[in-house]
Amino acid sequence: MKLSRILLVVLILALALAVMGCVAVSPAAPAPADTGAEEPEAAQAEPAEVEAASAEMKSYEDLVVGYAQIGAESEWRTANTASIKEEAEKLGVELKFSDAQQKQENQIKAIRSFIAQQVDVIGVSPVVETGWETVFQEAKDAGIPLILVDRRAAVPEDLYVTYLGSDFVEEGRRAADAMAKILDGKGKIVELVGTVGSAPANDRYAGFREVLEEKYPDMEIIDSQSGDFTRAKGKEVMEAFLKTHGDAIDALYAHNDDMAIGAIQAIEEYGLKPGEDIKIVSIDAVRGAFEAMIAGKLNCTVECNPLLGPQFFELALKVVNGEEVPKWVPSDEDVYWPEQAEALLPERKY
Ligand code: GYE
Repeated sequence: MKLSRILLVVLILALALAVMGCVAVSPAAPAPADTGAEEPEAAQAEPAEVEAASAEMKSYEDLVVGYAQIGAESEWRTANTASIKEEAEKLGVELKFSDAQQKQENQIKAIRSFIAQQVDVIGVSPVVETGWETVFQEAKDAGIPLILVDRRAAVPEDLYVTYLGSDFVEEGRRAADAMAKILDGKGKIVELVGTVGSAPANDRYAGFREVLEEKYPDMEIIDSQSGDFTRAKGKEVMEAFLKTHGDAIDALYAHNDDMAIGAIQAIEEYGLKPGEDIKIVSIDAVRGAFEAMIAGKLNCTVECNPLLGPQFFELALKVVNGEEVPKWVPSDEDVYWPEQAEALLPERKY
């Protein structure tokens, strides 16, 4: 018994030593010539590859971005520009910013200059939908990814990496439903259209009509003209509407708040009460619209979010680093009524 126990202990110790020996010896032992040649190489290649890849991965501080903005036609646009500039500053992105003063030819020139400067990414908010294929193709040929921001362009999908912006058709539909609520489904409406040929004007026009046709046969659009998304033009066109139709107008649908604010002035000068004699629904939900609602001169505003800077640069970085991005990144939006205006105005960022 004793002997066998001693033998057992010896055997266990011997085994343990053998195992420890193996473990201790194996890393230092020269690898057999055939298999060893591959193994250490494979083991070392991995961290080296990772290092090389992360060295190529850009960060915000490495990014040079060209941004072809439309202009400064509205409160919305001012907030949009501020959001892009502030975010670039915050992230340390080098931003080359161009203001096209609402002219497509200026935007095309800006894009060409960004291509010549070999920026990493181009952001563009196309003033109108058509006429972009040539210059977008030039960016593609130069290997510079292009992101559509705020407005879409009517081009084949391979000419841009993604579109970041709103569903303008849905905004038009929401405006129609809001108008029906205010008018009880019945009345004569005049319409201030945005910039002719722009995506928001085309879509807000279509979305509004879609809902009228489907649900509200007693709501009629009696006149419709462009006010180019500006206050001055909105006022001018509203004056013309009043001259032609006078008291027959029950309501105004304006494609943005600025045109509605211009129209409010025209209505007051004509001697009618905006918000009462002529009900008004517009789109954007900028601070000026909240103030007009508090004053009882605007009946509803449908939100269109201009604070696209953070999402834009996030997408730009992903794109230059070869990450997949969706073809459309929609922004979150709401509808606001006068009852909420006072409480919400202090929180509004635009
Ligand atoms: O509604 C209007 C601006 O493209 C969504 O452009 C934007 C529109 C916005 O001038 O106020």
